[in-house]
Amino acid sequence: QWTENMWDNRNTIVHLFEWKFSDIADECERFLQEKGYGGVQTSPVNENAVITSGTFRPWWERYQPLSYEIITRSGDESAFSDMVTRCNNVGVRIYVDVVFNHMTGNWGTVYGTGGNVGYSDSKSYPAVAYSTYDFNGDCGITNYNDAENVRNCELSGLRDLNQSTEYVRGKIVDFLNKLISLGVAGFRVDAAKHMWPEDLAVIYSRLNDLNTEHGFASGSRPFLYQEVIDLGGEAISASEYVGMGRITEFKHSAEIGRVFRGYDQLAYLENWGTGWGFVDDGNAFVFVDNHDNQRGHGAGGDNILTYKNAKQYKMAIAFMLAHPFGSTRVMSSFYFEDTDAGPPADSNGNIISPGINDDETCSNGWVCEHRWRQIYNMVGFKNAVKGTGLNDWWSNGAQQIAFCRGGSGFVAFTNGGTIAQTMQTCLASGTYCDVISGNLVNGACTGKTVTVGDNGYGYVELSDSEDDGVLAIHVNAKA
Ligand code: AAO
Repeated sequence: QWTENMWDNRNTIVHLFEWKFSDIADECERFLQEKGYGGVQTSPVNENAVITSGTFRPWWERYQPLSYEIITRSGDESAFSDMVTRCNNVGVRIYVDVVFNHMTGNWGTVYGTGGNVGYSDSKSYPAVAYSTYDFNGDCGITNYNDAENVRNCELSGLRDLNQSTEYVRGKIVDFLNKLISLGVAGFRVDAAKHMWPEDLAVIYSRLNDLNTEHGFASGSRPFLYQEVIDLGGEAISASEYVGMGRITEFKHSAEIGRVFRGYDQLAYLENWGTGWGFVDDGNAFVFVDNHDNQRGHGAGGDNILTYKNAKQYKMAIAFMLAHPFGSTRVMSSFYFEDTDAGPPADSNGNIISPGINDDETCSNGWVCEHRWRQIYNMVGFKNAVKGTGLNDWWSNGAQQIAFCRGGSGFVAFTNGGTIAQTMQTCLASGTYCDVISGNLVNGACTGKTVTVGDNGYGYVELSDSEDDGVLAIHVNAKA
């Protein structure tokens, strides 16, 4: 439940936020496999309440479940199943964001993306079927210092399921096992903090092993990363959940943003990990931003870096992927100004597919951070350095750092001033492409190069006025 179940030569989950299943399947085949991505996190896949806010459907309607039928704006069950099969065939795993803490908000009679109806005022969802007996009380969450309140009351007015009952557990387990039978590799457990650990333990224990027909080793357990926001100072702590799977380490997101915004020294990153108060490596699921905190929801506040701060954002992601700590996820967004706005859609509310430009970036309103060279090449870096530790840490005591990953990769960062010196890269002699400023194409580098001598030393030049304050070289990009 801590293992990603990825192919050996792959790493990192990309959250293709609000993408249609057919587009995800195409992306697995045309891009993700080639760049070494290990998996995709989908938006919630089960039927949600259709919510219209002015001229658009907010992204957050997908966090208001109406049934466990697989049918949303991303596609129906057959599109989902086709996507999982196509992605698994090319070694890209699918992780579903599962929402089972609650059902819809209290909006009276609500209609779902599959045409089902729910009666939220009387807590009746016939398509499951749930009725008022399956829910906790009407109270709202008002006090994060009170675990009872956080777990037995409604998060943002969302009808709060009672997972201590056999009936509710059964419905949730059936839904998750259905996804497992269709070939998924694991789950992001939404709002895990708002459910009792003992109830989750029972639910998880009833999950089937992964489907061997999709290439999983027999006995493989679903990868679980539980959304538990623990920045400290509240009644509920991440430690209550780490015995069951990984947890989303929001301290990582908040701190990496703070550091790369320049509010702290890069030199202090030397003990990144538990030294910064994070849960340990094997329990941490890490990211720079997520779909909530990139738009001011959830936790992390103003320090969170997003595509809107492109240079510092790319540096933070490069650091996350260069560093061995945690299971990593990168965000792939659509452009937004209004924090409620949903994905690019036509006037009927149908999601518009991303267009793909000649330079591999996206159009039609999609940011596609995962297609930025500096990001996908660091996924390649992480594959190249697999199995190595972090060694030969160097810093100037302030805003410049560098380190090796075994003898397989080397990175340098500056968030202030110019690095221009001979450094230990730990690589065998030869000429290496900097995979941040360019690519290795037909045996030649399109960007900067570093020439390494017999002693592993090479001359590194990196200025904070360059497009990106990072330089990265590795064994798989040797000219
Ligand atoms: C929507 C509307 C609501 C309406 C509701 C019902 O916006 O106005 O009442 O429908 O009709 C998403 C959206 C919600 C949306 C919901 C349903 O974000 O706006 O509500 O869909 O459509 C808490 C939870 C965490 C949750 C996060 C957003 O703990 O689980 O809030 N994230 C997940 C999903 C998210 C989704 C849901 C859950 C619901 O990722 O997309 O909601 O399925 C503290 C607590 C955190 C808490 C935050 C925010 O954080 O620790 O646990 O997160 O508050 O309430 C500092 C502190 C930090 C603190 C933070 C904010 O950073 O250090 O601890 O400040 O105060």
